[in-house]
Amino acid sequence: MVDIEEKRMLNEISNYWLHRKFEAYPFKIKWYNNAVKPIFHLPYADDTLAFIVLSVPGMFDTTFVPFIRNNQSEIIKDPIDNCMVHEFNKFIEAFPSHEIVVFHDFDLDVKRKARVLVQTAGHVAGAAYFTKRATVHPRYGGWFGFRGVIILKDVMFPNLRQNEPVDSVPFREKKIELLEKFNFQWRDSSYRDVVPVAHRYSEEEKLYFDTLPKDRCKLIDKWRWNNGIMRNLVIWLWIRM
Ligand code: B12
Repeated sequence: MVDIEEKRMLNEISNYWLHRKFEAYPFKIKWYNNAVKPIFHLPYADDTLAFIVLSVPGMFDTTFVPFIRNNQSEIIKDPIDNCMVHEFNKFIEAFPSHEIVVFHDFDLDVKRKARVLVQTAGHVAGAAYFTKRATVHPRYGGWFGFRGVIILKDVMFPNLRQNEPVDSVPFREKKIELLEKFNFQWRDSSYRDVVPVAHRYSEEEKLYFDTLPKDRCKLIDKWRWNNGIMRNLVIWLWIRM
């Protein structure tokens, strides 16, 4: 049985992320390590509490746009990754009584192997269903992004109950369609719509993620430039009135 204090902590962490248009689902390190090959094991005790964090439609406007507006100096290479580092650091600061370790989806080791397999973490946590290569969220289909895993090193949670993820693509033909779209035509995003979804990315968000990572800083500069022109135009019209 999960006691009241444990429940409160789970709620506090998941609400922290919900406000910023992320979802966080708890899991035990044992569940993850039992699924992956030993080279991917996370070196923590079986009952250690961890969370998979994923961003959902709306994160772009709620969290990312303010980040690029206010933190120009922190943007070094990939603005989304920079923003996620910033957000996960803020989370660590918000829970100072815990010993927290973070693995981002883009963290690679010296052999360029992913430090954590976020799709597996998402599946064992019950967040989204993993079929071979693609994971489908029950509400957002493919319109979401795994952002990383948070490990609370000091919290052992033997009583955490495991929730099975919802398989929103239960039929074989649909699964084949999903994998074909994900593997061979992922650029057109059609794999994201293989099931009916509650929300999608906004047009700006789509454009951003459809842009090659190397060109994304240029796109942001263009938006900044356009915003600057619009602002100056409004000020000019206002002065002339
Ligand atoms: C490396 C990588 C790539 C590489 C190689 C892909 C690959 N699968 O090897 C490249 C550059 C090609 C790539 C491309 C794309 N990628 Co990519 N990629 C990754 C990355 C960083 C690591 C994946 C990896 O190394 N896997 C290693 C292999 C061995 O893992 P695996 O096949 O899952 O095997 C494990 C499981 O099977 C598990 N397992 C075994 N049995 C069982 C049983 C159960 C029940 C479970 C749950 C697990 C499990 O154990 C195995 C390991 O021992 C992840 C992010 C991350 N950190 O996880 C994103 C990720 C997989 N990519 C993603 C995406 C979206 C893409 C692209 C569409 C491009 C894009 N827009 O970013 C394309 C898709 C094209 C394609 N054909 O895959 C998303 C997938 C999202 C989703 N909805 O599923 C991820 C999760 C990134 C993210 N932040 O969301 N990617």
